[in-house]
Amino acid sequence: MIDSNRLRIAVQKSGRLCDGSMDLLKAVGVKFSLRDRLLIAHSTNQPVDLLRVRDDDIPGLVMDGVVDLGFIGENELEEKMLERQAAGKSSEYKVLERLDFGGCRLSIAIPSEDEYTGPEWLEGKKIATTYPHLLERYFKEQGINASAVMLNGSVEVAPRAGLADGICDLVSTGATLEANGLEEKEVIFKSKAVLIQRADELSDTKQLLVNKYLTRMNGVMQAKE
Ligand code: PRT
Ligand code: ZN
Repeated sequence: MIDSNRLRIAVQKSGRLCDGSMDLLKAVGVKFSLRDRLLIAHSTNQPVDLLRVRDDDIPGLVMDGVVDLGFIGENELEEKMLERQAAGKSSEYKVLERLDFGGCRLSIAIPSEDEYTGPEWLEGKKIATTYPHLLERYFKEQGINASAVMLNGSVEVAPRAGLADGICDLVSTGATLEANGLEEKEVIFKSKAVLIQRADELSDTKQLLVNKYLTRMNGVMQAKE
């Protein structure tokens, strides 16, 4: 059961943001005994419930006010915000803290044998991506007519498979691009994990609790610097 007096926090169930989010909660003193398969986990020492979901669902859960807080990558947050704006859905949230994990960039990459001449090279091209709204915003800003081909996985093989001329995907070390014969040409968005809060007011009790965790979080992050 979800109790509305308890603070609800959405975290990625498994993946690159999971450890960073759980470590931070632990560091501010919120304890859980996680059982693997459960969607909801109740803290054993604080009035906090965790909703463990795919990262793609977290922005919507916060923007719809289903949860109070969420840990999410700015890339996914911004993409979902643009998607929801286009669909006329609520897309508001507050950023409480930019965090020190989940760092990456969303970049356009093209086959290494192609000679890139600048953004105009993209004119009329097809670019495979999981982030069509961010990519289309970039095309618009640059005044380029190009198309975003939506792929939910295996984006990096799209050019070789003849599905697209290039890709727009997340990069951290660059090893995936290199292994697929691609070269990074434009960084269109820089991202880190963030802690966000629903846009409407929380009860005083919940907001005081959030503020207390934030103060502790800042202390933990400063100690790491
Ligand atoms: O199952 P679920 O939907 O929750 O997980 P997911 O597979 O969608 O996400 P996950 O766990 O892979 O990533 C979650 C978030 O981590 C992303 O939205 C980013 O905010 C952040 N992040 C940081 C990354 C990377 N670094 C990253 N390198 N997300 C993905 N990658 C992938 C990238 O897509 C590419 O396939 O790693 C590959 C490139 O890495 P390098 O090191 O080879 O450049
Ligand atoms: Zn995802």
